[in-house]
Amino acid sequence: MSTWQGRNVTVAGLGVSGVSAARALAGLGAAVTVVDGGDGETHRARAAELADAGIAVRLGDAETLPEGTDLVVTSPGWKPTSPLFAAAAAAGVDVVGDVEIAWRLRGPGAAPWLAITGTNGKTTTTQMLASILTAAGLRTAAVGNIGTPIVDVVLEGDDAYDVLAVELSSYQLHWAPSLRAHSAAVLNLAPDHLDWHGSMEAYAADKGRIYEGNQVACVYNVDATDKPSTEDLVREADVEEGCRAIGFTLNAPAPSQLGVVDGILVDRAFVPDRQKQAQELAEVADVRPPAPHNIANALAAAGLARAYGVPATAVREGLRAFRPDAHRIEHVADVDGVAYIDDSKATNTHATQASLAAYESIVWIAGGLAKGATFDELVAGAAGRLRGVVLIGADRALIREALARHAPEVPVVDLDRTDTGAMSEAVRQAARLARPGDTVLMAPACASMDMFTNYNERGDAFAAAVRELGASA
Ligand code: UMA
Repeated sequence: MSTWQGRNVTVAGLGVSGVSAARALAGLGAAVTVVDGGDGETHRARAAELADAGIAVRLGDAETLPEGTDLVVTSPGWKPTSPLFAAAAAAGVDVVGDVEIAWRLRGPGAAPWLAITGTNGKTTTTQMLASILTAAGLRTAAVGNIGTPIVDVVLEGDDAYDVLAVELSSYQLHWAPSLRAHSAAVLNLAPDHLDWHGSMEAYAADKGRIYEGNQVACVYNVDATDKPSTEDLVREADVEEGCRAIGFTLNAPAPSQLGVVDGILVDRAFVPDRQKQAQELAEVADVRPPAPHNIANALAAAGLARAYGVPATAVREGLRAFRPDAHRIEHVADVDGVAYIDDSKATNTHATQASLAAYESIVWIAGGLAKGATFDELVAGAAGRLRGVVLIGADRALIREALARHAPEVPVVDLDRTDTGAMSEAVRQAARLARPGDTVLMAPACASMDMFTNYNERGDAFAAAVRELGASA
């Protein structure tokens, strides 16, 4: 009999992870009730589907704990301060996340997890890792925060995969106390989701959980030295005996690191004699796009793959086969000798800083919803490379003021319109400012919802405007 038989489980959230956890646990014999604060059309349609599978759903109340609950399984987005969890604590009921459930559902022979977190780059790195593992002939899947609920994949059975590439958000890590990865990487740490975690310390501590109990390697970012650094998180983790700290750097690697020498990605960690030997893995040009932060992503993915025993040739093949997602530093077109790059996915300053660092002479399209961010550091760091700036969106004044303080010489076009044609106008203005050899970079450092449904739509609008420009050139 399954250990879930007869248990009374409340699943918090009727989103991607909630539906997956509810179906899985009901399938194992638990009595499941899903609760969700929403009660719109989508929620009601989903509720009807679950009802067919014998799962109770309560919509429009995210606060009261259903009678008789003996475990709460939460979706990642629910804040730890949610009233439902206070009610659970008062009733002595545990709260865990769907990733914790996935971990508990694995059998003894299940595929090990190579886990990835970080403020930026986690999805790309997870995809790169999956591509490398596939090139090595391993059966793998990219799962977790990337969009495929990990419970679904675990339920396919212990034999379905050799190894999993698992993207984990800080939320998921918060709710997954017994997770123990084969090896894990924290790519970088910058303030994000502080409203959820309460403080930078709490955010970093949740990210650091990914290293707990690692068996082979804790992969950290040598070049990210802000405190706490990813190396600090490794130091604080309790790992299996023999587990190594493996650094990645854009500079020449020391022993036990992966890094870059003369345009070559090299490994000085997983070689027979790391004092004397370095193994060539790939060329910088094999990484798409070959921007510095993305080379760091590739090195982290390579570190995890090498920790799992993947040969160097598969690292090269996997990186070559990898295609980045749309709207992530995507090259749209060249018009009149100017490259147009869509980085609509850069919805915060940390992501934008990475893409601004990748080009020499830039006309920058920025602005949108700032979500409480400040722009001084970002603008000061890029001032020397800005040919001009075109500002769009609700909070553009914040960026304009930072430009006035740190880059007063740089011409700024302030577009006071939010209609559907605004992006076309932004691209035309950027084209006017650009010189041959420049890059027009749409990396807004802001969310898109003031003008668009989401960052995809913003990126599509940019690409359409660039095509329009190309047609009239
Ligand atoms: N809800 C409430 N009360 C709350 C919060 C949410 O009722 O206080 C309900 C909402 O009405 C909704 C459901 O809960 O119906 C949503 O749950 P959720 O926000 O946890 O989202 P899921 O659909 O389960 O998706 C989650 C991840 N979402 C978040 O972490 C916010 C997805 O990551 C992930 O792909 C998916 O699980 C599968 O693992 C998305 C994300 O934005 C892409 N992640 C953040 C990021 O990458 O920065 C962390």
